[in-house]
Amino acid sequence: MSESAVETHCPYCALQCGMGLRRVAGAEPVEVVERAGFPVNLGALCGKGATAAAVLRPGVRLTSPLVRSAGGELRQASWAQALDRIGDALTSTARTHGRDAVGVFGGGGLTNEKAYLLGKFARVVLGTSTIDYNGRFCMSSAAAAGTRAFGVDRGLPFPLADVPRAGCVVLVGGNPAETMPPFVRYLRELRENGGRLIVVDPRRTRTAESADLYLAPRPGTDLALALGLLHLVVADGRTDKRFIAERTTGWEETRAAAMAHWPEHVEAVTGVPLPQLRRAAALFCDATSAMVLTARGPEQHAKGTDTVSAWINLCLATGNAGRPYAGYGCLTGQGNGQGGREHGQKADQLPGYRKLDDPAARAHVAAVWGVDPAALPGPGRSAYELLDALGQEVHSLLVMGSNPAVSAPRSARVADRLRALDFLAVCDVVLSETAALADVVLPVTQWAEETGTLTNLEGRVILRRKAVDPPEGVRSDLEVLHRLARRLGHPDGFPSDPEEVFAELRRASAGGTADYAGISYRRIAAEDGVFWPCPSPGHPGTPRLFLERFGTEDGRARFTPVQHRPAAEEPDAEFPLRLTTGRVLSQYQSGAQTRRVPALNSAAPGPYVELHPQLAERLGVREGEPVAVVSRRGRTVSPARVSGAIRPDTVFMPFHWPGERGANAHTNPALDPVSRMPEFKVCAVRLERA
Ligand SMILES: Nc1nc2c(c(=O)[nH]1)N[C@H]1C(S)=C(S)[C@@H](COP(=O)(O)OP(=O)(O)OC[C@H]3O[C@@H](n4cnc5c(=O)[nH]c(N)nc54)[C@H](O)[C@@H]3O)O[C@H]1N2
Ligand SMILES: Nc1nc2c(c(=O)[nH]1)N[C@H]1C(S)=C(S)[C@@H](COP(=O)(O)OP(=O)(O)OC[C@H]3O[C@@H](n4cnc5c(=O)[nH]c(N)nc54)[C@H](O)[C@@H]3O)O[C@H]1N2
Ligand code: SF4
Ligand SMILES: [Mo]
Repeated sequence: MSESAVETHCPYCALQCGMGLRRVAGAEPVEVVERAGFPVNLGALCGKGATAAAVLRPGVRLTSPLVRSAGGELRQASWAQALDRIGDALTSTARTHGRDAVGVFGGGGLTNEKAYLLGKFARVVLGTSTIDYNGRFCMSSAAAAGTRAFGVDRGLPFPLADVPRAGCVVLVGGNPAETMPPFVRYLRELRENGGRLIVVDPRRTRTAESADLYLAPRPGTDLALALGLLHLVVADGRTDKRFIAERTTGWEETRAAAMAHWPEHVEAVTGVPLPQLRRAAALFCDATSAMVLTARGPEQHAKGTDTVSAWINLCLATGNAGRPYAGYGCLTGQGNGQGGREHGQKADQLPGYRKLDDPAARAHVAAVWGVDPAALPGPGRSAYELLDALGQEVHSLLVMGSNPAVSAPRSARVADRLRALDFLAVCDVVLSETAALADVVLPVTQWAEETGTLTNLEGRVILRRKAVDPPEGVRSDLEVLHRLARRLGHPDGFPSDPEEVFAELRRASAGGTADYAGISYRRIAAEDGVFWPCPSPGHPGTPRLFLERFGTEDGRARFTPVQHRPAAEEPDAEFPLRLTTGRVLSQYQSGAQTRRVPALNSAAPGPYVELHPQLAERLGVREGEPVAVVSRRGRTVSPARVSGAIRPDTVFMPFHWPGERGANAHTNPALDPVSRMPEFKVCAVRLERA
């Protein structure tokens, strides 16, 4: 019997590759098959997408609620027992310590419907300002800089199909060959079309291998690099004076700031030789149109927002914005990294990318929710600040869709803070490291078992469809919120049906920046996704933003004058090296899902330290031998991976593993003053033979 495949999308990253799922009678209830027609990936999948069904296995995923017993163990319990326990604990915390002492921590992998309902649950049911999510650790610096310059934050203001049509693309701190493999096709097509690719990364990655020009700055110096390039562009008289005059504001201050960054100084700070800087400026300016794409490399710093502003300034100064095949874009990371930042699970935000401190926004959303605007709490703590306050100002926490015990900076301290809580509830698919610390764990449905919308890195709203029934004992996140709301005195307003939630989200977002009012499940299915803003059913959606005007009040893009500054923790005699962190092809994020997939886990079984042969020789370690990395916050031991592809003054660790082996034992929670992004991409360490 052959059944036709359900057209749906991958559970993992922001590319949201289209895939088919066909029901089978094996250990896994479905198999992944090709869905050739979806335009973003044209059938291609990476190994994570191809093996995603393994996490649906009943032996791998959770199938029963767990409640911590008096003896301290997690034991199977009924849904009623588990939900009662949560309801009682949240009520008691609010009564004893006030409503803001109840916290909520969401995730950028949650569907739009879940992110929306979670934000509403926090503000309306719990009445707490204490809600934020893991997207703060992801693209928040790019989002802040994008909003500052363009008045709108949509990761890519153009579809991916535009990338091969640019004359030059600068990819800053992104390694899509490992993090979004099907995206690499666009870079290949760019070069086939005669366009130039410049890659900026302290490691010559698989992505960098294919570049026309590869720049290897020291981690944490991209801000100086971008300022140096702007300096050269100005000095060579290659700015676009007409574009600057007609479509921007603030150029003079920005020009002056760039002129203070002499190329020779930039060479010394970044370690990028001056001739390479000149070549990069020339390739960028000679192209008919140019793009800058940033990913986490330049963004995850205590100066990530200013760094992205510096790259945006370079685009604006050269007229590379607000026209086709040119502009700045951020490669958003998580499955719903874009939509997850639009609909209200962020500390300062209401649906439709509205601001929580804007009276008009409060009035609009309160009317949709049927509550008094004055009853809505104000902005709350950012993700790391929230985690840091656990057990002190925040005493109960509900986590949905994140594993901060592994993925937060200075993770040992975060795990201690989680342990210091009076009460922790975690909704997850598997028993993650964070769930293992919880008082109550709720087993929830995942991608293939439920329907919902996500917004991919292009701003394309897509529909991830249910292909199979969940195992008995498992409920959706929406159902959890529905039942908890009812227990806490809100029988209405928290539907568990995703399409019903989406209908309300459309109304709540109407008139906002991220306007979904015209988008419906039916339209998404018929059109391979719809790009926001889409204010009415008759509106075609907006694949390309800013062609006529930017999203600011006067329609002009804003320059932001920025200055280079050192990392929060620079190398010194005791800790002479820079540690940077990131990803490998076969593991995803905290590894909660992919470490449970045998094919992926055998390809990437554990952490390692990537170091240059010179460093290895000085230390007397060979490939595969254990090396200790020591920072001000921790000590880890993992095998050496000796590679000439990394700068000799820098070491790299992937972050997908927990505890004493994890890269986040070291990372520095210094925060960006605007985005509150932690400095994941640089801290000072030394190496020792282990
Ligand atoms: N396989 C896999 N794919 C994923 C994910 C995953 O966990 N695994 N996660 C998804 C998510 S949520 C995200 S956010 C994306 C992230 O996607 P990427 O940003 O591509 O991933 P990273 O490995 O974090 O960082 C990219 C590069 O930045 C470089 N880098 C480090 N420090 C600096 C610096 O100071 N400056 C510059 N210019 N570069 C630097 C690193 O060497 C690395 O090669 O990937 C998504 N896709
Ligand atoms: N050192 C270092 N640390 C980093 C980074 C780095 O580059 N370096 N990158 C940062 C970035 S960019 C990110 S995005 C974060 C990610 O960090 P995390 O938030 O820890 O990411 P995930 O591992 O994706 O966690 C998602 C959790 O939710 C569960 N889950 C999946 N789907 C659902 C669902 O539908 N509902 C519910 N309730 N749960 C679900 C998964 O099983 C998993 O346990 O890590 C950050 N940490
Ligand atoms: S690139 Fe991302 S969306 Fe595509 S298959 Fe891989 S993990 Fe899934
Ligand atoms: Mo991310």
